[in-house]
Amino acid sequence: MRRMVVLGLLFLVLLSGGCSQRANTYFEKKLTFPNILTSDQKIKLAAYVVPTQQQYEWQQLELTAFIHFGMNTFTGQEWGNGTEDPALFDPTDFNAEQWVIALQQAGFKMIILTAKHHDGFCLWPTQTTPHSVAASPWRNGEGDVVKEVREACEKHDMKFGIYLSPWDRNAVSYGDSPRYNNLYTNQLTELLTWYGKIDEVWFDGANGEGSNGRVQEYDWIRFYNVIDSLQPWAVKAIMGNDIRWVGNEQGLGRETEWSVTPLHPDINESFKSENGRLRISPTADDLGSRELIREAKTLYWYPSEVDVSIRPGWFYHPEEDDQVKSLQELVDIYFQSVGMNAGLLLNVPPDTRGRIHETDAERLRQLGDYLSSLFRKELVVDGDIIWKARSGASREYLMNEGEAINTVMLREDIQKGQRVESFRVEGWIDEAWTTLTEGTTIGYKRLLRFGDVTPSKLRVTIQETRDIAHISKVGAYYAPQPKNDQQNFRPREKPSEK
Ligand code: FUL
Repeated sequence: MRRMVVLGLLFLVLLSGGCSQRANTYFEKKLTFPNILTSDQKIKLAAYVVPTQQQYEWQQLELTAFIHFGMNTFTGQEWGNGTEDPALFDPTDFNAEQWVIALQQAGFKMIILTAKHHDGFCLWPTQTTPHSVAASPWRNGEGDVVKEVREACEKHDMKFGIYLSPWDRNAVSYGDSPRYNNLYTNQLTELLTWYGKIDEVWFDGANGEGSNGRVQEYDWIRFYNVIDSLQPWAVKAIMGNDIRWVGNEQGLGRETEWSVTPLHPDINESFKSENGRLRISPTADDLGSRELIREAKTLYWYPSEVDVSIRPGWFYHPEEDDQVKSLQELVDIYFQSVGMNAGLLLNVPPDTRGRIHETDAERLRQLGDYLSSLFRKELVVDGDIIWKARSGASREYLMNEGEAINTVMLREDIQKGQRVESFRVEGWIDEAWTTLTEGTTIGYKRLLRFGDVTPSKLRVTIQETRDIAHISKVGAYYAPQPKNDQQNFRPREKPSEK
């Protein structure tokens, strides 16, 4: 009976159009509610919104590296004004493979390169402007950073994405909206046709005035269409409609992070009016509560990405060599992003040689070692068996005898939707159940830390769920305190000859 009600509802929704259907019961990426639904029916249907295959694959990557490299690397700036002389771009020992190897060893699965930042200098020999590597002395003007990074990624089986800043302080057409949109479309087209597979396009939202004093109006929908036609497997992030910005650049995810949200992802007219009506933006605390869903007309699968730099700036500055984030900070960022149902986009900016600096490379190695040893030893017995849990359901798991734990991992099978609204984890210690941790959303992955305990059993309770939750993983681990590395790593000096 229950199932029939759901199917009946789904049928009504399908009749209303505005959603794409998969396997009869799920709504990929978007669900538009017919206006006859009650609040409870809307909450129930929210449980059936699922990612597209591209979004699902993106979520599984967990770790993506941002590479801010370009004119600013050589001028010491964060935002160039576009008048920089291309002759300044001259890496002395450019080595994209060194980036890929350092990042891959740390567990990163994709690299996103700033093919053009706000200063407009293009890292590939574009035909759209002379302001590019072709006008630089690097490789006698024959170089192509995008190509070399793409090839290094290809060689090491690393995914590759691009950042192409819409804000361009060099382009004379900027501010003359149709003309600049043509130029931007041509740049996108070059990048999406000259370099093989592109896995992500990352759109920054920065917007300025052109020399004519007018604010540039970007044609986002046209940009989306270019990507969808040339690289249909690429995900579009931030000002794009597949991946959402978490809302800060400090590496902080939300305690309650819903991938199913009424936040409108397409930058068009209804983006302004719907998000305005619901009073939400990517920085809002609440993007998916029951209260919001009751008010919503449409829901989207629009998961969160946490972007943060390993250094204070996005670009490399030698004076920040001693401010590379510590292992402890990076581990905390990992728990606050990947461990809070988001992807992590960690920026690691190469230096003026065109290499990842020794300090950053060492910190990446430490992070990779830490994470792989943390998750190598699974201390829950049979935590990988799918558990279909209703609200209030509990399940006990045996632990490896006598092993201390201080971390648990919970996961939902998001291909069946994100559903859990609150949960509790207890440990059987000294003949009694003790609460170890509790939380709200789970989603793709939730990691929680607590003090060291040695329970013989764990009990997980799904207190509230929007429909039957598909718990695909219950894990427990022992996370050692990252060793104090505040003393930044420096390359070993040659022993002095005596
Ligand atoms: C921002 C830019 O203005 C920064 O320079 C950086 O690229 C960051 C990732 O996005 O909006």
